[in-house]
Amino acid sequence: MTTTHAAHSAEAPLQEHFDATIARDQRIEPRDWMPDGYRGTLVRQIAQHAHSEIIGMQPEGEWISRAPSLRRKAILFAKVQDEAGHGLYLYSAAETLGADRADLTRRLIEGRQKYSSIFNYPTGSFADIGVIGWFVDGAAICNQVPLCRSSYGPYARAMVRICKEESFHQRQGYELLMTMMRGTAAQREMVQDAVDRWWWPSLMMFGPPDGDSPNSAASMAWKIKRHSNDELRRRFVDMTVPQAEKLGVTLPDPELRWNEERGHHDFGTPDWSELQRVIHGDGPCNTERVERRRSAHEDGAWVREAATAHAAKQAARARKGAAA
Ligand code: BYC
Repeated sequence: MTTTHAAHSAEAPLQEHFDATIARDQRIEPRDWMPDGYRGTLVRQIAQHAHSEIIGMQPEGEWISRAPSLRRKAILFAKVQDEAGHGLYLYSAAETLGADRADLTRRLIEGRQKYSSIFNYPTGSFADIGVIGWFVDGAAICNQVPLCRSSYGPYARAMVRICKEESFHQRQGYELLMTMMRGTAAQREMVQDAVDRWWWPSLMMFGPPDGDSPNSAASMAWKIKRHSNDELRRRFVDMTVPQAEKLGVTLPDPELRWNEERGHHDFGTPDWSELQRVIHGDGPCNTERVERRRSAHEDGAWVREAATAHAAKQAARARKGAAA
């Protein structure tokens, strides 16, 4: 008991300094003392975010070989490659908190850590590629632009570059859909069908409603999250409705309408039981996504072994050189 008390009183000035840094809207850096809860929450969120980027390569990656032109193939290639890069910056940010990347990957492939629900839905047509860019990257922008002001320095800085690339991703999706909408009736139908399938899952990306979001209170007090799940969801709807009108598609929500008094759109309630099912492994593609990630990781074992052996050889050579 005495030790705990001593430890607590030794931590009090550190806690005070941490609280004051957060209150002044300054950044916490890896060298700074931070409460265990803050560190744990960041590792949880950053790891889930990194896993989402890496798993998120799959639904679109499936279409690289089937893209209808060289231009579309090059765009999709670049986008999927960006997502790999985002995953890598984010794993690096998690490492600054003491997490081990190999351990995080293990947790993902053993189903012990989450990734975004949205990547557990199938991509049935090329219009899905456009809608993912428009909705999924649009939602990512709404969610991630405020994360550029997150209180943890390495996470906030990683977000700046990620958001720039997400803007390109969103634009390419919208431009693809515009092109399809100017095409044949069958192409317009493909776009509307993709919009119908992706709208509600995209709203679910923002997480459960505020009343059922156990992590929000602490994350917002620590200024990791700057806005609540519902607030960001509302922003996404307000941003997307005029874009849908311009495109000429109908968003599949009979309750969607402008509320003059509130200055925002009213909209229907997503099926929260579906979100819980998908988060907990029971979405249309959960098994397939994790299995594919596991086999890619296993197939890459020889690359990791070769890189480790090469690094050991280089280090031995450097030691020998230094000793000579
Ligand atoms: N899917 O208390 P809550 C991308 C979990 S990748 C799965 O509200 P929090 C892209 C939540 O983790 C975009 N799980 O949590 C990539 C928590 O579980 P635990 C990914 C979800 O953290 C490739 C529990 O439910 N974006 O853009 O305060 C191609 C309770 O939730 C989901 C990010 O990762 C979900 N939808 O808020 C294209 C952004 N929602 O950990 C595009 C960073 C909730 O307690 N993350 N859960 O077991 C965040 O902003 C926040 O973590 C969330 C959730 C808003 C997602």
